[in-house]
Amino acid sequence: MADNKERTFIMIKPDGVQRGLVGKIIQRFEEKGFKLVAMKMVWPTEELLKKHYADLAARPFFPGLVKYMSSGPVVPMVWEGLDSVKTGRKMLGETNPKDSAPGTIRGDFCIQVGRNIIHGSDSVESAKHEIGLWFPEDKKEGVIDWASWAEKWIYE
Ligand code: IDP
Ligand code: MG
Repeated sequence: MADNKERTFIMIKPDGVQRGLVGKIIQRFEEKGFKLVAMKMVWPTEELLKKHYADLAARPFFPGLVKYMSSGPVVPMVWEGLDSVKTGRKMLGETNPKDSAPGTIRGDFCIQVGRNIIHGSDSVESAKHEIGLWFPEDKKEGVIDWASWAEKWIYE
């Protein structure tokens, strides 16, 4: 059965926020047709970032990655829709912007792997984990259930 409620965790990194790309990035996901179900702007702690990137802790670039990610506010979001995890990754492009095709977010807006402006979950399982990390508040407040409101009045 098609899972139209699949959720992915997307986060605009500090350089994306600083460069004024928040609106353009949100626009791509909205125009694609995914539903925004959670969003906020936060200056993340190193503690949270170390948890978020725990699987990369042994990599040589890890200290620099945590420093970069904690250098300013980020915009974490949850987007919902069919195949949102896989499609979200396609929309982002490759990890290294130099390998990212034009038309992708990283392919269009950045150059260096260490400043690649956006994060996207790589599996449904990691999306669930990341959504729990960044939106720990109770689901009722943190993540919106569209069926409970928008579809009732926009499409009535
Ligand atoms: P992803 O963001 O495409 O999922 P990951 O391999 O999970 O890529 O790496 C997480 C983040 O770590 C990347 O988005 C990038 O910011 C950073 N990163 C990955 N590889 C390198 C590297 O070789 N040098 C510097 N930073 C890196
Ligand atoms: Mg990753």
